[in-house]
Amino acid sequence: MALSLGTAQAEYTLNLMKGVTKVSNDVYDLHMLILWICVFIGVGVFGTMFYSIYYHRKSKGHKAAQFHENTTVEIIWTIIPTLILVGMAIPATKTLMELDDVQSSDMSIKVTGWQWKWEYEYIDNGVHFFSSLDEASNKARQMHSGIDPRTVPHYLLNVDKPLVIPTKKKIRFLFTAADVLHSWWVPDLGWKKDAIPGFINEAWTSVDKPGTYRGQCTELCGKDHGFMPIVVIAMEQPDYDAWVKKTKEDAQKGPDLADQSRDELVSKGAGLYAKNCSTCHLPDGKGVPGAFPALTGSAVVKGDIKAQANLIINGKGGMPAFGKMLKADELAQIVTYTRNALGNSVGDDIQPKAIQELLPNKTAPAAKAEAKAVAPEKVEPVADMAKEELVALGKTVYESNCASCHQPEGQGMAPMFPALKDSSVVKGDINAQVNLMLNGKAMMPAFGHSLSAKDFAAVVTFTRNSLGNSVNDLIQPSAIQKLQAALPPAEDDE
Ligand code: HEC
Ligand code: HEC
Ligand SMILES: [Cu+2]
Repeated sequence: MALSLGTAQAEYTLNLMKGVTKVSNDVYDLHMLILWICVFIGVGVFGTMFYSIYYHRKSKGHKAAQFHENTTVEIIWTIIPTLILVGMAIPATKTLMELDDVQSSDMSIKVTGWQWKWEYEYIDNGVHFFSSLDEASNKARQMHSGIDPRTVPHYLLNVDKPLVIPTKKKIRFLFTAADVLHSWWVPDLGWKKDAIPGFINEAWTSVDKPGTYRGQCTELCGKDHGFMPIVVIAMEQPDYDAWVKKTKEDAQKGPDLADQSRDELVSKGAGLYAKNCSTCHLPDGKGVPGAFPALTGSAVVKGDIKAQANLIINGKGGMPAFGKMLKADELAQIVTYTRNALGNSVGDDIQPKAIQELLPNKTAPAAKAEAKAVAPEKVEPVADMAKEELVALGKTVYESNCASCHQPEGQGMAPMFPALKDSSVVKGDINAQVNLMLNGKAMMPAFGHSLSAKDFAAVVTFTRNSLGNSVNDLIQPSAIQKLQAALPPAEDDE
């Protein structure tokens, strides 16, 4: 067997790793404790058995004792295992409780699993990015790439943008997934957590030593499950602060909206396609029959360019929405690339400016409202209501639609769900609050289509005059009705 497997091979060890956090060390200690108890029992039981079988064998003239129902023996063999089990349960429970105790954390990071990358959102400071397999590994892993994986540093264990955390801080993680089950596992942290669509799982860590810690997705999540590693870099607070500042500055650099020549778009699109699209549609655009359509000769790619751009921005079925992941210039490059490469030669292009127009939050809701207001739908008018009436009705609407997140008393659940009590939104402009509730925002659902105009007006009025707020204004159902009529139609997949 070739033992010189080289740099690409991770270090193999016999035992669990101790990891770099207190919890991971406690998990290790617990594991060792239980292991030694098992070894002790195993040696004791099998030792006694083999000793008896050998030294008290029949050929030596020994005779088996024949007795039934010995109360003393039965009590002993009930009590001793019970004590052993209790003795093991106590340290195990302690460690489990420690693992689960996400309270009084210093910061929270939301982790979303995607096929096949990780999305990280720093809830406290707004840093947000996607982390996927690094380019060197990705190139080497392609069939017939001709690259020897052993020459790639941290082959399949490296990413383009690692998760950066400060040392000596208690960090709470919230896990969820956008498509299928994933699982986030960094052995050095001592635990792994499932990322499940529609659920939020919690975990926490606190790393003392700066360093780079690597892990992988450990839930079989589709064809590229093996290609979504995790890299966590722990930094001293000042370094971390500098990283946050730089990351934020980079993120604020908007897209480059300058026009580009078609050749420029295509050549830049090639790299972006390889990174973002080739896992599903394959590097040559031939796709995977039955799962991922071919882009070569695709009717969509050969069809209306705006329709294609919209599909890539908003996603469809198993096709992820890239509007949130890529900037307008990158999207323009990818779209133009698919139409003029991969065996296609449509001979057109789309400019970053045109893409910018198509991006969801770039078209202001007001503009949409205007467009629709030209031909308002005929709706039955609703009668005005007194403030007290609205507040009373609003209370029941609130209890069944909002309390699960914002809590019955409006105190919210930090840091995920803001308090409505003393909220600057609730105390601020009533139209801004209505807009937020009509259209939703991040994890706040859009209620524009799900509440009647009357219920909607009532719950808005309720939040402003109850839950400890006393703004002393109201909005009438008729006003909401006008706004609802101007909303874009509900999406079916919501
Ligand atoms: C996770 C896998 C995945 C990734 C990554 C992906 N797609 Fe798709 N794509 C799909 C699936 C699945 C469909 C079929 C959607 C449907 O019609 O239900 C699709 C459909 C398409 C279509 C329409 C093709 C047709 O003929 O119907 C285009 C164009 C397209 N993708 C382009 C892209 C581009 C460009 C990228 C990279 C920015 C990309 N896709 C990344 C899975 C993926
Ligand atoms: C699924 C959980 C959830 C439900 C249900 C929900 N909200 Fe929210 N809400 C949120 C989140 C999360 C935010 C913060 C959005 C952001 O700013 O990113 C929020 C923000 C708000 C805000 C702005 C508060 C501020 O200070 O930023 C108001 C007002 C509000 N919600 C009212 C309501 C009302 C009224 C209802 C019921 C009709 C409701 N919400 C139902 C999750 C929810
Ligand atoms: Cu996964």
